Amino acid sequence: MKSILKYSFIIALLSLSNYSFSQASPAIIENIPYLVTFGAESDSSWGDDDFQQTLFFNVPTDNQEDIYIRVFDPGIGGAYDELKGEFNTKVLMAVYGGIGCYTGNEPETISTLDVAPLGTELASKTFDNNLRYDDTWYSFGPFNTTEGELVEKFGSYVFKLVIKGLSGDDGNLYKVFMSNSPNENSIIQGGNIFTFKYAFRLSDDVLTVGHIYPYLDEKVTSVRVSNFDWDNDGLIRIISINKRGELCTISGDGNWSIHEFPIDAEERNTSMDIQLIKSKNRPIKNNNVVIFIQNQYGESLPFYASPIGGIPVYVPKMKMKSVQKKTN
Ligand SMILES: [Ca+2]
Ligand SMILES: [Ca+2]
Ligand SMILES: [Ca+2]
Repeated sequence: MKSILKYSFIIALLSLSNYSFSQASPAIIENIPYLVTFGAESDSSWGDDDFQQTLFFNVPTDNQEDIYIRVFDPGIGGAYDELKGEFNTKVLMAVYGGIGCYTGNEPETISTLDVAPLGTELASKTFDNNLRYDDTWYSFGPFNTTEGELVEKFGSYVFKLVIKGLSGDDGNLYKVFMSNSPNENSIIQGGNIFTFKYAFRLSDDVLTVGHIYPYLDEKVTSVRVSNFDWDNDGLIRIISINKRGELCTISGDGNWSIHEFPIDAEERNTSMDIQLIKSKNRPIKNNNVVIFIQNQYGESLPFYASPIGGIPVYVPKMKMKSVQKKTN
């Protein structure tokens, strides 16, 4: 029991220390270089199944600071972005708050992310190959905390950023940060970013392991991990308090692969670590992929930039030895 207490304490500390890194998507601890959204006329086999992405932002109810949602390299051209022919892609980015902003997507199914975004649009901008938005940050805001949607079960207000490829066939690579400043990345204390479906670029470095941290709530008895356009690039490995590295089936070029894993009672109310491990023998450059995870009801599980309860670590089950009493 002592070791379990010690373990819980370490997890709690990890959880606290991660808070300071939780305002970026991708987060530093995810080891993912960029998010990606392609134009609506793209071939999905380039790695984006639906040409849109939705991120949610938790802001504590007692936050007094202005909120800015900052996007790095929102333009499609110049550095970082994925070119096909010429850069001719337009991508809409819109921030939502108000009633329905989050709860309109409950129960959290993937299909609800595909319909017109609910809530109140607070700001929007369409980006193209204008070099003004290349290799630099663009800030949406300021927003007041109460412009988000109050979600009682989180004890927070929630904002939403919807990124939609309107036209063209190039890939927009970008990063997002929730800040209290329009000019720099400065964290909102206690904030966190989460999503239900992630479209992103894997690192080109075969030694870099990417991570996604879905949260397993108290009702999860199994999860279905869906991955798209993995291009048979290495392994997807599942770590949890009870899983030491179970392998997930992986997708090839432009198709989905789905793998179901049972979840034990001990794993509920913890996060899972989905490790994205590149092939060392057959290095694949510019690999864009999409991942989402559903529970046994088909509801999508949130991935938090800062894993709830800390980064999960496999804990071997202790073998209880029966102690025989000596008989003299
Ligand atoms: Ca193009
Ligand atoms: Ca870009
Ligand atoms: Ca791919």
